[in-house]
Amino acid sequence: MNQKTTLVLLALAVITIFALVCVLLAGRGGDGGEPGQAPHCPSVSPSAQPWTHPGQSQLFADLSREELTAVTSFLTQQLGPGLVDAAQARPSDNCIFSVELHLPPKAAALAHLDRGSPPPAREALAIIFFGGQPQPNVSELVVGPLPRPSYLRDVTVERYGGPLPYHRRPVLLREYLDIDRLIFDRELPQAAGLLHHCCFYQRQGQNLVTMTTAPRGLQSGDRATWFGLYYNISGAGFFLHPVGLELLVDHKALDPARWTIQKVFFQGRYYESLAQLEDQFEAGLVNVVLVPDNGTGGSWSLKPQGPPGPLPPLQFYPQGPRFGVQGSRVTSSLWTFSFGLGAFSGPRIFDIRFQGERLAYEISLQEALAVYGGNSPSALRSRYTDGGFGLGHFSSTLTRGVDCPYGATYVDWHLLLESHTPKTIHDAICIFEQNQGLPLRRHHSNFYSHYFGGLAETVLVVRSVSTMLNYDYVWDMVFHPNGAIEVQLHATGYISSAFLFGAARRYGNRVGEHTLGTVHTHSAHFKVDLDVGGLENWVWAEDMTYAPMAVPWSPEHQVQRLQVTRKLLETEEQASFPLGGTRPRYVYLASNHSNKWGHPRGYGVQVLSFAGEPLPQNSSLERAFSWGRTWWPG
Ligand SMILES: [Cu+2]
Repeated sequence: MNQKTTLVLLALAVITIFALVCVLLAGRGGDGGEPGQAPHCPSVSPSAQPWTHPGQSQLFADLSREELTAVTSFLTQQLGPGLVDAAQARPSDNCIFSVELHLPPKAAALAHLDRGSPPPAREALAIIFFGGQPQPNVSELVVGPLPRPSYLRDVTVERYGGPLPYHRRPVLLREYLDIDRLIFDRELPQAAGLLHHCCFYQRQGQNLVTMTTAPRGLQSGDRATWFGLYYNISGAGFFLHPVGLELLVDHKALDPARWTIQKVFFQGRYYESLAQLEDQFEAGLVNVVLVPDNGTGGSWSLKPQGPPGPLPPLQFYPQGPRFGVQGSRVTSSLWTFSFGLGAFSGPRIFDIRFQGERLAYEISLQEALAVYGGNSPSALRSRYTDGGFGLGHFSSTLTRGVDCPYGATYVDWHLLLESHTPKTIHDAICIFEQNQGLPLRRHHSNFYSHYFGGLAETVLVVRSVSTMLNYDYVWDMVFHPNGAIEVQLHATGYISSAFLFGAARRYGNRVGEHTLGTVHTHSAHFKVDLDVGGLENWVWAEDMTYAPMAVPWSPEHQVQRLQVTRKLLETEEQASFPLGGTRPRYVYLASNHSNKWGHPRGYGVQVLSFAGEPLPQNSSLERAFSWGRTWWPG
């Protein structure tokens, strides 16, 4: 045995011994985990710990798989045998669309957290599609108490002022599959000659895929969607390969056999049907652009274009992580908070405390909006409110070392959507601390005395990613060591695109031979419920202004003197500012406590964004996201 082998074996032995020590240490404690549960070694990348103290508050924890199952079983029992699994449900069926945590009322939650009252009942919110009722509708039911439900309460009327019309329901995966069947089996064969000519059409269009758009119509009550057709490029974004065919499918009827194609768009012109398009093509009346199918070798592919270079810099914890994750609660030396994911509304944090003092009750994403323009029907009226698709629903597994630092703590998330059985998105949320690479503060003195003082800035981050078809939103909640909390949105993934023709350049940029990257905006709506120094807060606006004055020691000269302006904003109207408009440089939420110099203790609100108004107010859709008109602290 040569020396090298010995060393390797020794190293292996040391690792084995270390692993054993970990197992022994983990197994020795009274609450060292249930039998069969893998022990956690601190030297390995940290992982979230399950709840260990039964008394610990889990008011804001998303539902576990067991709780989701208990709610579906209870609903199946209560709603009768007519309930169909949403994965198979037709529009005329009754099905459970979703189940998620029903957030506790704030007053009851605070009574528990701050005054030791018993915790409010843990409840679930279920959305049910009643397609099989004489008046098809969507209902919202609160189910509780968990983990063993015994009651349900219909909250639809209380929340929406009346029953929810059935046409407002989101499209189920099953409905998309049935629409695809209509397009590929019944409709496309009617234009086989043209499609063969332009787009390498194979039997039943196996080389093509459809892409949905929203909203689904021009007025309330419509359920008609423009679907674009794209080359089915496996392993790379098909979104960049439109063939120029778009179909308006009316899928409002409860019987899919009665769905129809209302309009056809092909490479710049509109037709009544695919049969009419084919007739005109055969008569030589259609100017067909042949769209090459470019395979997967393009620059838009995610495959590496060259050999990997040297490894990039990495983040690591020299002495292990400085924060802990127990269930949904994160604790560091400065911060404590609970985190979760709303199935529709996305990432959220609650009961956020800095050095033990609550700064905010809730900071949560509510909605993400993307508005497009273009000269093809699907592009020109696309307005996606992603909350309806589900910002939590479409969370994706985070990849270590790419989506989050390798050593981050990764947490699974459980959901029940469009199915009778819960699903788990592994590693859906990550928590990590990182060095910002900038000093939080520093000073180097060279005058009179010589000294240096400085502090590296490290931040604690909670991250999740929502993949909304072609684009990916990276959501960060960032906790700074000076008490600042930041929410950040980074958009990545693929752009959406349309077939390039005519005055396309007015609506975006050309990104391919026949592809227009369409003009669009992204806006996100956050709820920020700050409770600085208690529940009562006031909004102050501070700014700076110049006022002219005669120079006191030389009155014949004038000086523009800088001074502070302070204004209490007394109404919500006063405290709301149009997006993109002017606003005071400093707006802060003040408590009725003052610091020792008499200044109200407060928390500044800063909006760092160039998002303008999402839609003009005279648009018929604008009321759906009226949050985009103004922002207001409070
Ligand atoms: Cu974008």
